[in-house]
Amino acid sequence: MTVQLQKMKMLVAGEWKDSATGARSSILDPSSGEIIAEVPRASKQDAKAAVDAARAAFGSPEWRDMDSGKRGRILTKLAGLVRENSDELARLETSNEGKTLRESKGDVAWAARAFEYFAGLADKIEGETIPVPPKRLNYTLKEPLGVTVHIVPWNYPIALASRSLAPALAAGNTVVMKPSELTPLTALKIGELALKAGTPKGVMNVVTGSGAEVGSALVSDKNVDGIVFTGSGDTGRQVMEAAAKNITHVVMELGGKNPHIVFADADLQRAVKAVKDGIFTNAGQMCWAGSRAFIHESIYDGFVKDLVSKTSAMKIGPGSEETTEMGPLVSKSRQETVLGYVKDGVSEGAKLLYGGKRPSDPRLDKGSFLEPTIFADVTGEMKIGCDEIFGPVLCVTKFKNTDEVVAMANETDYGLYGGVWTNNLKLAHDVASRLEVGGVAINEYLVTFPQTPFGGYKDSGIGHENGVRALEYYTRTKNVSVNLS
Ligand code: TXE
Repeated sequence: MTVQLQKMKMLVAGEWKDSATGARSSILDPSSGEIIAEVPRASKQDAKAAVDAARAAFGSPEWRDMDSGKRGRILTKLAGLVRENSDELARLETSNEGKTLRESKGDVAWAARAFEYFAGLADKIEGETIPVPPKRLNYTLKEPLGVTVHIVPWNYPIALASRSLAPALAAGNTVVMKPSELTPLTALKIGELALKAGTPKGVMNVVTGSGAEVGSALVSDKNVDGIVFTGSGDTGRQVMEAAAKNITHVVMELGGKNPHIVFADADLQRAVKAVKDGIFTNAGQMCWAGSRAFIHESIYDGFVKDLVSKTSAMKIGPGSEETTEMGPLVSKSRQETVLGYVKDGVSEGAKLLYGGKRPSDPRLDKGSFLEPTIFADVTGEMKIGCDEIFGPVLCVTKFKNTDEVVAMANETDYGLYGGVWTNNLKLAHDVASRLEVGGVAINEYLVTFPQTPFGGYKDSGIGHENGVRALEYYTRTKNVSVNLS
């Protein structure tokens, strides 16, 4: 794919700006290692300017007094613009993150749907009247938090940005988004489209820069009222510490080590495909990747044979090529990290069934590609059995009965998502209720909608994204008591 080198600016107070220092960062295509864009490398000063702009916009009558129905119409328009620009957005996402064009198109469609969904809720954020002793009126007001900061990772740049921007704006907040330093391109485009859709200046700000400098400055700013963070547990803990100093609201999604359980009576053809796609989509760089597959012992041998055969037939290549089924990892450094995990797996005694290397095709040498990889005989004590590898590495384990598999599935600090395959309705609901995770998919894997809550138990996070209740995190409640006597 040829994406022309773009020299981009960032969006602060409705203006396109360079960083205060003039510093810039190069943005790479992970399938070729080529530079495809340059963006400002923002400093602490730029972070402050963006928060100040959002604060000023929050107080401006243009936004504060805007009819909530109009806010909804702006978001509807934004959804439409995302759809109109979906080809460009998908190409940007693929060239910057590496995923296949088919996946990027899906992510862009998902983003449009998120804006549309929350657009419809903008004028339905209701308070309540509360019965109290006579001669009084008591009611609640749902008010926006104020300025919300959105720290977005690199694995689903447009989808994860949209899932939190949409409810934040619908509720009347003003926002500062910091995309990952690796993947800022679609975020900047969303900023452009938000302006075009009619968000007043300063309501939407996008600053590009590193987590250590800009991210930490944003989450430590006293003028920020809410933080939405998706990323690693370690960084999440730092963000929470910074938020604690200013008593700032946080919503966090911090990854997973998700169990994907296949019982003997499942539709095995569909289950094999779902187990494969559940880990190799986006080269496994997914918080909800089904990275641990538990297969019932009575079907284990045939299932694994089929899984390895389908995996070995996968076409690895640049995401921009029609026939590609799995693109590169997002960076060379991620490639090295995942290769390190493969080494760990082998030395810990897991059985490498397939993959584990860079592909042999010399055409792919410059990109950060890795073969889809399957390990068997993995236990929860092994590093590969408990760490979030965040790459195309599946750990397969055999199980005997329901109690055993539920115990193994829950034997992790994470608790984001899980999959269950069975045609036994009772068993499916029983296992769903016993998994210590924030979401369960039965007889399907990798499924989420803007209208369904998504969030983690245990170390996988705090709060939920998506769904009507997500609006709780972007609003605060005021109680008003009126004495009428
Ligand atoms: O994450 P970071 P990284 C997991 C996954 C992956 C690991 C490391 O296991 O292997 O994290 O990835 C910003 N204050 N997930 O290093 O550092 C950073 O700029 C404020 C799971 O990329 O958490 C980026 O925008 N912000 C995950 C975002 O945080 C800071 C998605 C994520 O980066 C910051 C991504 C700071 N001090 C990685 N330091 C998921 N839940 O889906 C960094 N950032």
